Parts: sequence; structure tokens; C-alpha cells
Amino acid sequence: MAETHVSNHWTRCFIGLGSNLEHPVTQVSTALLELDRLPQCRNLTPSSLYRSDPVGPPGQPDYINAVASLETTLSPLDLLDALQALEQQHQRVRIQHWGPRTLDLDLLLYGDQLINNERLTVPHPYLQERSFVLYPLAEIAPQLHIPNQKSLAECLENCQKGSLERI
Ligand code: A4P
Ligand code: MG
Repeated sequence: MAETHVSNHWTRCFIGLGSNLEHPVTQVSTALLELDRLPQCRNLTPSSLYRSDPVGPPGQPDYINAVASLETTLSPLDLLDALQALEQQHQRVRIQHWGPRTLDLDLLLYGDQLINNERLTVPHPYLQERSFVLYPLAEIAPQLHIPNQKSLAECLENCQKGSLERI
């Protein structure tokens, strides 16, 4: 029988959650519970929920966002598969880039790793310019080191809070 390699190394990851369709507060709250139950994942730490104006195509509803950290033994691509399966469970339909969605799960950081392949760019490319990511991140990990980028504190200084409000 072929030997299956199961890593026992735990890596701390950060995941961004966003929704602006079909009861966004419920979508994000439910997704946090589902992340907490993912196999090979432990120690979920969620931020508060935040509301903000949409970035991207105008005329779409406000967004609810949150960030969560967790530790995982899943590889980055296996974790992405798990996140995309959860998006599918929330009946996400991809119609328009940056358009409205029931649930968007972005892998913001995977330990200190820099990843750039056709399915995954980590750190997430817009991390440092999005208040709806930076403020919840600062809430759960104020000392966070973002590989290859400025410190979280510096990113926050350069990023307008805009319409973002904690709910
Ligand atoms: N992909 C590459 N890197 C990653 C990563 N680090 N995490 C690939 C997750 N996925 C990653 O994603 C398209 C492909 O990106 C995936 O198949 C994956 O292989 P998608 O979620 O289907 O497409 P998208 O969401 O339309 O595009 P994108 O670039 O992910 O959009 P964003 O950056 O997620 O932005 N305004 C507010 N206020 N709040 C929001 O949450 N979100 C968006 C979407 C726009 N405006 C918003 C918000
Ligand atoms: Mg996305």
C-alpha cells in the first residue's frame, strides 16, 4: 500500500471573509463556524465583523468582512481547495470579477511563505491596501509580520479607514 504523507507541522494562516448577498452577516458567521470545523485545522481566532462600502463595480450592496487566523497541517493548495469547497457550499456563483458574492474566502497569509503559482498568490495581492482586511487583522494580530511587505502598522498608516465600521 502506498504511504500517504501527512504533515504534522502546524502553520498559522490568515483567511479573509467577505459577503454582500443573501444575509451577509449570517454568511460570514456561518463560514467562521465552518472554518473552525475544517479537518487538520485548529485554534481558530476570529475578528469582529465589519461593514464597508463595496470596492469594485458600483451599485452592489455593502459588504460584511472579517478575518480569522487558524493553524493547519494542510498544504496551501489543500487549504485553498477547502476554502473553495466552503464557497461552493454557500452557493457562490462567479459572474463578475469583484462583483457581488454570497461568500468570498481569501487566503491572506500562510505562515511566512511567499507563494506565486497559477492558483495562488500569497500574501494576497490587495492585502496592504484594503481597510476591510487590515483593520480586522490588526484586531487579532497587531504584531503581525507580513512577508515581503511593510509592517501591519505601516500598512494601516497608509490606508484610509473610509466607510469601514465594526459591527
Ligand atoms: N487566488 C489566487 N490567490 C488567492 C488567494 N490568496 N486566496 C485565485 C484565494 N484565491 C486566490 O478568485 C479567483 C481566483 O483567485 C481563484 O480561483 C484562486 O485560484 P475568486 O474569489 O473566484 O475571484 P474574485 O473574488 O472575483 O477575485 P479576487 O481577485 O479574489 O477578488 P477579491 O480580491 O477577493 O475582491 N469590497 C468590500 N468592501 N469588501 C470585500 O470583501 N471583495 C471584493 C473581491 C471586491 N470588493 C470588496 C470585497
Ligand atoms: Mg476571492
